[in-house]
Amino acid sequence: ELQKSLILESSSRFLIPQGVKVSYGTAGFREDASILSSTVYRVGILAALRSLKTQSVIGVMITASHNKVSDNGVKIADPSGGMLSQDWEPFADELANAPSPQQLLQLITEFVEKERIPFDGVRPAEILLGRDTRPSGEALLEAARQGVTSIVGAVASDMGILTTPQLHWMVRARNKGIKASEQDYFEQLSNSFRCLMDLIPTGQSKCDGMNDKLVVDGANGVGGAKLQILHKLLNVLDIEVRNSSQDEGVLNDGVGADYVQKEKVAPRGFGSKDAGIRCASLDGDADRLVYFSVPPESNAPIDLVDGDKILSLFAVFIREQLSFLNEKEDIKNFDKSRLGIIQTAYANGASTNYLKHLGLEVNLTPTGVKYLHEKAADFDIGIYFEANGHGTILFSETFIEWLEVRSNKLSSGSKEAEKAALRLLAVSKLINQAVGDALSGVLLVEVILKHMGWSIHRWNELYHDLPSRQLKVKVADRTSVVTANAETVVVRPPGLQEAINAETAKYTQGRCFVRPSGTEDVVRVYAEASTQEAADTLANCVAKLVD
Ligand code: NG1
Repeated sequence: ELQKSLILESSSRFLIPQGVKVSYGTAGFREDASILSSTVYRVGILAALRSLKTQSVIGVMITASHNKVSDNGVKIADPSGGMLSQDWEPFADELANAPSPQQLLQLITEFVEKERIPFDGVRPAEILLGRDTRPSGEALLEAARQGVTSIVGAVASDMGILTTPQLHWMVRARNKGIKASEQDYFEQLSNSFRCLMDLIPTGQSKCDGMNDKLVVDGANGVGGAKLQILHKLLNVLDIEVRNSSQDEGVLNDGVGADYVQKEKVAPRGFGSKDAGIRCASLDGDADRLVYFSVPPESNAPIDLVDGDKILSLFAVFIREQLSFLNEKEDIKNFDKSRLGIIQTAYANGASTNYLKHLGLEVNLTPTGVKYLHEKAADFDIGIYFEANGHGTILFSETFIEWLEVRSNKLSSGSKEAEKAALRLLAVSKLINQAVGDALSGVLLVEVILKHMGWSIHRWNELYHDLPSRQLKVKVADRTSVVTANAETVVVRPPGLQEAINAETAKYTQGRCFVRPSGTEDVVRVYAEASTQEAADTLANCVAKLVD
């Protein structure tokens, strides 16, 4: 049963600051770190209740990802390792904003009753806590721990400084009953990577200009140090990590995947001396990854290889393996239609066309990883990525079982089919199926490039991005813009979509959409056209229509 005095007593140590209202968005709660301790404490309570309700291990991650170092945030990992179920988000908001300890207790009591959260004769709540390298993290983690333990019997385990994807991986692994320490994570990644390396066709020749060295920008966050551990364990890749800790510079300041992708410039510590070398950038908590190469001339823009192109590389490789498997008659029930590609409207139109030309099924969802992830789970293999570099690959349980049979030497398949099945099984272990993970992403990109014999330039040539422009428009009320069809069509205010259509029709290869941001108080405008100038003009004209 709820021990009310315990909740009243501990919550009185975490009073909410005057006038602060927080909301659980696509990235959990995210604010200036100085106002977050009551929020994080209450998320601890929520996580304990979620654990009791689901009778599973739940995760709490303290991070503000690519935001500036003075911000922090908190999000919950559900039993699958994915994001908190959407139907609990309103309760997260109510809890976080309850004005007093008494009102907090009242809300908890009502919710426990409504959700029929069990207390007696059940497995006690168990929560894994993790944080990134932000200086505010340690105190906030303690607030989360006190929240968890204000529910009687609940146990909080401090897993220390981790990348966001590592914590999600651990939660998923624990609930699957497999070993779930950080060491287990590194071992699973390195073993499956080695397995893929061993399966590279013999005699794979290097493409011209292929450079074996990879230089990674760690955003001065948690990812750089973790990549170095992985690198030592692997002992085969030539990786240099720069911007790997707070000793080298400020977290996310002129560094990191978000900066590189949005500004299309090289991060601090990279310059024309790196021309021709394959480079990659992680974000502050290592759940996003982009690649790039630096031009020899100091003022020229970088060649950005974004999430859409990482997705395309993965799709090409997986499609190749499926075609080896599909050569045999007996697998008609697993043909290529079971491979699904999931993007948002922000995916460059050239990537969507390229994937469709390969004969792949491309699905669009609204912006936000939770929507992409959910859709990807509809397929035997679902690959999703946002252009900003967040994405992963999901494999269904039945498909994994089928692959296990096919990878067996005694099966009736060919040698090639057997190898293809082994490769796909290794990918399913290398990739983090809980959330997008820059570390497993780097390893998968690296081994696929070796498998194909491709340089970063050959990879970047898969298709040419259409010029695009993104703008933000500050409006009085962003909720006045309502969209449909995966945010590609405006349904309110009336007439706006017709006006956008009329403007877009003036441009060759024109595409344009507007939507209210889920994380900032703005309406975003995205435009694409055959030239940069045209994309800019289209975006500007449509921004005026929204204003
Ligand atoms: P909003 O603010 O809803 O556009 C942004 C990113 C998303 C995602 C979320 C969450 C763009 C255009 N949008 O969402 O892709 O990363 O933040 O964290 O990049």
